[in-house]
Amino acid sequence: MSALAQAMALLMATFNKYAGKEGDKNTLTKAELIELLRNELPGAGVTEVDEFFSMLDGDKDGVVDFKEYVTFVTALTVLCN
Ligand SMILES: [Ca+2]
Repeated sequence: MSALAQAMALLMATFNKYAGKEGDKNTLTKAELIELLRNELPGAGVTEVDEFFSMLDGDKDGVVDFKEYVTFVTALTVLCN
């Protein structure tokens, strides 16, 4: 598998790992998102969780779906590059 394909698979696996913890397995609740951040991106140092969550929740339905999550990771990747 190419590095890019691996990265895509990891992106999906990470989302599914946390989204499946409670409620709808296709969306991240605020609690799931916090856990994902703490475990997977500890260096991000997100302290304003509410603000961060509403930034990710583009359609304001109270949960972060896969598209919103990917949009965030892509934006973060662009910043890092
Ligand atoms: Ca949403």
